[in-house]
Amino acid sequence: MTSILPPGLEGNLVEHVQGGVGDWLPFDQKRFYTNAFIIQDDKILLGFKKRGFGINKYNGFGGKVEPGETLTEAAMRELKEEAGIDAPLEHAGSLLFMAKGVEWAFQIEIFSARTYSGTPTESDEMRPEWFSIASPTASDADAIVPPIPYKTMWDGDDRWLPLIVQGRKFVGRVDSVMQDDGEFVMARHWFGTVISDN
Ligand code: 8OG
Repeated sequence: MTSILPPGLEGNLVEHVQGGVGDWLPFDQKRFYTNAFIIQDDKILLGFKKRGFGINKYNGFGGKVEPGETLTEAAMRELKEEAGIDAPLEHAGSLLFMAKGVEWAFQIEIFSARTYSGTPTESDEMRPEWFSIASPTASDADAIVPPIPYKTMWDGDDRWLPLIVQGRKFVGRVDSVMQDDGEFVMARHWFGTVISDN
C-alpha cells in the first residue's frame, strides 16, 4: 500500500500502520537521539528508566548524540554507559517524534544487535531486564521472563518494536500531546517499512 509520507520522512517506504487525526505539527529543528535494543534467542533487553525524560518507562538504551560522534558511536557509547555492555549495533529504524508545544523534533535513530559482550548491569539511569518475544503459547505461565511491557512503554512503541524483532527496517513519525499527568499520548502516527533496493 502506498500513501503520502508525513513531513520529515523520506525513503522508499511502504505503509505499515497509521492512525490519528489532525495536522502534522510543524518543526524547524531536529535533535538527534539513539535507542538500542539487544535481541537474543527469544528475549529482548529493555531498561527501566530511573530518571529524566521517560522516567518509569521501559525503553531501549540511548540518549543524545554528542557533537563529533557518528550515530553508531553514540548508540554504542550510550549502551555501554546505561547497560554496561558492548554490542555490534546495526541501524534498525528511524523515529521522528514531535510533542505539541515543543518546537523541535526528536530524531531517534534505532539500533539493534543479536549478540553482545559483558554483563547487563544497572546504571544510575537504567535497570536492564529481559522480556520474552516468543509467540504466546499455552505454556506462557511457565515462561522464565515476562512479555514486552507495552503498557509501561511510550505510547506507540507497540507499532514498531515488533518490526525490529522481525528484523524489518522501519521509518515512522509520532506526533504526541502531553496529558495533565505528564504522559505523552499519540495524536497522529505513521509507520512504514523500508523497501530494499537490491
Ligand atoms: O537522554 P534521554 O534518555 O533523556 O532521552 C530520552 C529518550 O526517550 C531518547 O532515547 C528518545 C526517547 N523517546 C522519545 N520519544 C520516544 C518514543 O516515542 N518511544 C521511545 N521508545 N523512545 C522515545 O523522545
